[in-house]
Amino acid sequence: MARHGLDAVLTRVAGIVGSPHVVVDPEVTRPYTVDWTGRFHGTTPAVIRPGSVEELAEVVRVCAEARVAIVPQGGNTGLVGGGVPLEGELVLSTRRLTALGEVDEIAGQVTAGAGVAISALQERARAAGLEYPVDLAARDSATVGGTIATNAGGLHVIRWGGTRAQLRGIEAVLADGSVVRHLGGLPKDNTGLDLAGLLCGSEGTLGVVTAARLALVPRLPERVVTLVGFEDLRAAVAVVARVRRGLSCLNAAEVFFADGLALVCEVEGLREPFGRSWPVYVLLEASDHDDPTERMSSALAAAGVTGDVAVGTDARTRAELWAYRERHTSAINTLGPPHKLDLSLPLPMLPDFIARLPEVVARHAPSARTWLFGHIGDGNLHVNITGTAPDDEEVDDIIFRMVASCGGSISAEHGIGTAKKRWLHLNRSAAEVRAFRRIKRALDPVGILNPNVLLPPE
Ligand code: FAD
Ligand code: 2HG
Ligand code: ZN
Repeated sequence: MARHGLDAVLTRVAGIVGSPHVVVDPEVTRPYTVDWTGRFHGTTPAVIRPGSVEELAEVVRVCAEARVAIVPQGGNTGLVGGGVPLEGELVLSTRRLTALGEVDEIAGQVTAGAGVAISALQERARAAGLEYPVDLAARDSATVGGTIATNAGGLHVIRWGGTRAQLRGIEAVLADGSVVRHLGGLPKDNTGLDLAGLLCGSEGTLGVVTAARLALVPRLPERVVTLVGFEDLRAAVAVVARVRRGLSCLNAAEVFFADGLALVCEVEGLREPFGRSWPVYVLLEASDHDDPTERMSSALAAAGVTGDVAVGTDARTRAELWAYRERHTSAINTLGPPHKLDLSLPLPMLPDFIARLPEVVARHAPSARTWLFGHIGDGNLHVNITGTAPDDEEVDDIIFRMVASCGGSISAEHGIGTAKKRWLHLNRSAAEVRAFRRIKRALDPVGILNPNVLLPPE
């Protein structure tokens, strides 16, 4: 759009949200134009920060009329380049939508604005004796809206499912500026299409989420975290499968490896957990009304664990053990922008798949390093590759094809964004992608909502 046309749009938008909330200073807008990893960069004429759903709807209406594209953005912690303005779009930040309702203790639900940080939501739930079970290391910045738009998974999916499983209703602004609102939270409600479910995982392409009704789970006060060292991944997979069967209060089953642990310890100044290094580490967390520590150790013994075991029953020790796993993402970022391949595979295939990776990466990117960790209970492996140029996708291509040929997914929980759209066809048939396009066209005929993510160019 011509500059004067855009200026006219921004003037109208300033009239809606107030001039201080139309940010045009490039120094201030810069952080909104780069993703968390530093791999995806763009530019924007302005960041718009509406303070209410009404303002946001009005802004979208003006943009639709002028055919100006918008990228919705929450905490900007997304890992697939989906929340940054790659083609000069306006950034529509939801961070001022921070209304957080009182917890409905009878329903076990709460209504939260799109800009509420996950940690704030968790705190509100805890104060009422409940928990918001979606948890992730980005909890202090990732927002309710962003986690819904990406259908974020996180650390507790094995027990409570991902974001979609908590969603009881949604409020969102569609591409024509209309507002859909269904926040009653009835546990049973079969009155037509599930718009909340449709918007969840749509990555800002079908609507801008402004609020959500979310289910909470009981707060289970007794908690144990256990870190176990293994000689090999096959043994770790077998133990996790047995512990899952034997310990119904298991919240998390996470994996990392010796080199990732060494990097985390170096970057964070931490001591390694055991007197020796193990090739594979599995972190398990359980919580219940009664102390699950004994049950955890019986489950590990019954599963035949023989390696080192560290147990955390108090909050400090539990946090120390979690840090070894949670700090992988930030430690890896100190090496430069990584390529992030968030894969899921049928669990029995994971050991062979991982065994093949070093040779594949060495052949196609000799200078690259590969870092592996993830949510082993979900078969969700985070493959991070450092030492390759941001736009060199040769290794990504090989690995995504390997994953697809094993019946796995190229995106377990981070979404498609811009990073993976050219490989969408590996997991989705032509008919499915056609259906996606039809839905997109029906809800956003002009194509103003995050037009450069999820769907590859036709
Ligand atoms: P953003 O990054 O701002 O946006 C993400 C996408 O959602 C973009 O496409 C954007 O356009 C869209 N969007 C944002 N807000 C809205 C809205 N209100 N309406 C419509 N569309 C919107 N992810 C996991 O799944 N599991 C993890 O364990 C996990 N751990 C992480 C740990 C770290 C240290 C970091 C940095 C990231 C992690 N992530 C994880 C990725 C990230 O936190 C999630 O994808 C999260 O859901 C993004 O939320 P956000 O508010 O930052 O969204
Ligand atoms: C995690 O599980 C996140 O820690 C981030 O999903 C994964 O950094 C990554 O690749
Ligand atoms: Zn993850």
